[in-house]
Amino acid sequence: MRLFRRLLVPALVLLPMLSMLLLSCATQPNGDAPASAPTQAEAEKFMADAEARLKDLGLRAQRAGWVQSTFITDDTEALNADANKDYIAAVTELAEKARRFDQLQKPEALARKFALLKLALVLPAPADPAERDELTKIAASMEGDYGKGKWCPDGEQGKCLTLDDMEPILAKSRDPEELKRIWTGWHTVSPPYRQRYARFVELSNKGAKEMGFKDVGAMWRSNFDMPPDEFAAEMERLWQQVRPLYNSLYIYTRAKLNQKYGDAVVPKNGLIPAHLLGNMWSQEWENIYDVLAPPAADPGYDLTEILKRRNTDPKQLVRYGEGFFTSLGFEPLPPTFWERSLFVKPADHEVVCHASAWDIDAQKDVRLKMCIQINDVDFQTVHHELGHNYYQMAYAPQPYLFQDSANEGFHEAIGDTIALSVTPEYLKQLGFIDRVPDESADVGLLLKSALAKVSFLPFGYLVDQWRWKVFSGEVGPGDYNKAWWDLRAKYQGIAPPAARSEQDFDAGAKYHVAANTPYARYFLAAILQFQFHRAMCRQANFQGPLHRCSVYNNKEVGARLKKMLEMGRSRPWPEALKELTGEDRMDATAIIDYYAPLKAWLDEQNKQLAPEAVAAANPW
Ligand code: X8Z
Ligand code: ZN
Repeated sequence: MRLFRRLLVPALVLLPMLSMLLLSCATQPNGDAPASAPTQAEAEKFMADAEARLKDLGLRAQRAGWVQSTFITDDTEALNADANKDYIAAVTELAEKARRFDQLQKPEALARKFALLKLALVLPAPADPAERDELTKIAASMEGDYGKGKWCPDGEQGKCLTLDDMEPILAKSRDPEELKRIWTGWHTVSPPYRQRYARFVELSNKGAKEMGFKDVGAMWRSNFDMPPDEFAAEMERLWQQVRPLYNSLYIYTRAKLNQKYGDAVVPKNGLIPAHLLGNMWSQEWENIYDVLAPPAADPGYDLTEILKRRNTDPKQLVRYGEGFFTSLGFEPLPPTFWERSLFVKPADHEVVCHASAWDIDAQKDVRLKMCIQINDVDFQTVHHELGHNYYQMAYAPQPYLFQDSANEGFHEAIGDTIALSVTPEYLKQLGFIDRVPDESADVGLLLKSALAKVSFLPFGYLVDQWRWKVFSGEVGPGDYNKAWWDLRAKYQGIAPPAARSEQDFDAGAKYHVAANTPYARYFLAAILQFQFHRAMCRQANFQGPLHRCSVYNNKEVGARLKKMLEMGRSRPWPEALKELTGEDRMDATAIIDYYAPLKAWLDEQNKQLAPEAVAAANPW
């Protein structure tokens, strides 16, 4: 977890822009280099010093961040804000000083480091110390407030519910009134920091501008080895590739919810109310599988039940994830991982429960922070997080500025790729089930999986659509909530369960908005993981449908994966992608292939269940 930091971007993208800015002072009128023209040796030295300094400040900031997240108090919040401030100040100063070397011809790797240095922040701050101080304090306070967030039904203190109390209710209850109360309850947590968020946008934009970017959103979009506008177009291209698959799942889901709850709660042809999808943000719908399950395609087992029956504890759950990675030839997690991680929500102090994986020293001190609950969703999440930790350990030998994933989506995709190999066959090898269900269960298995992965796609896309508009000023503070729900309707086809106004701050009730973590990465990961999985299954010579393929125990596949992870951010991401898949474009055909049998089945059902929606250009 490096909230304060982000790396990468192609030298190609930035250098022309910077050279334009600097042309007048960097070259003599006659074209000769100025007397003080820097040498390559100076550039190497500058970069070596910069990396050493950032490594040291990064370690301090990681420690402070860890302590705040696992022990939220006013003091830890202040310490974290301070450490981030120092890191941001150093990057800002170094990026400014690095301009001196803009005109120098540099070897490729060195040029890449100079380019990455300018993108090393997720949170750019103004050079003015008072403003930088204010911004880092706001950032720490919003994450802290989210982490401490509680809702007290009927205002009764002593009966207050945390997000961790509310999520299981939202997952399991089928009472629309209770669901609405819980949904509305959690969304009372964010309005107190709505104004702070507006100030946060103002200050971080000022920082981004000072570093030469249009705004923070443009800075985030510049981080993909291509110009920012091209990246936005890539996102849209991928979304258009998967939209028909989402629509098929959506139409089926709405029809089934309509059958269950009736027209008064779920309209046959309008937007689905957000509180009925089993998840606080309606972002993944696997918790309502029971409402949607096809009658004759029961997989015959329930992973949550199995884990509970076996009295699995949180540590054991993590051991299962580790076991998959070691089966591929990766090292066991280091002892410090087990000593320093947080697996269980402490009873006596506040923590940020949202799961995250940390690389404290960018070497071996990796950690998991997660309030683990024993169920199938957290089984997946553990694999997700360990994917981060194994990536971090794989690129640790790289120089500091290359210690990151090929692009942000890669970091999010690795653990999920591994979890796609958690097939019935694998569960049988673990001794969880006695026999692998036959093909008749495939629709059930695929539906359950699609409810986690396909349902997520529009949400993964829209969170940063919202933030890009907010950072660019297209959406001002007076329209935060309206813009949020416009996007939720446009992409997800959902509506708020109760009347909303600009007193609310519903985007802020999502962790990544409160904690300023970019979100496009999750959309990319949702697509990349299937591309990775398809390539790994091909390499394993697997014959059969992709959803039955597990690469468990396959050392050759593991070695190839490791090679990509070890590259870190040293090369533009298409090269890393090619290393593992032989392809150099992000491509949604793999997720489409994976769910093709399900889509055919859904389309058949939908003809009966919702013929009007099937015929319409837009299902809602
Ligand atoms: O935040 C996460 C991970 C940590 S990087 C648990 N995810 C996104 C979310 O929860 O919104 C994983 C999938 C999407
Ligand atoms: Zn993640």
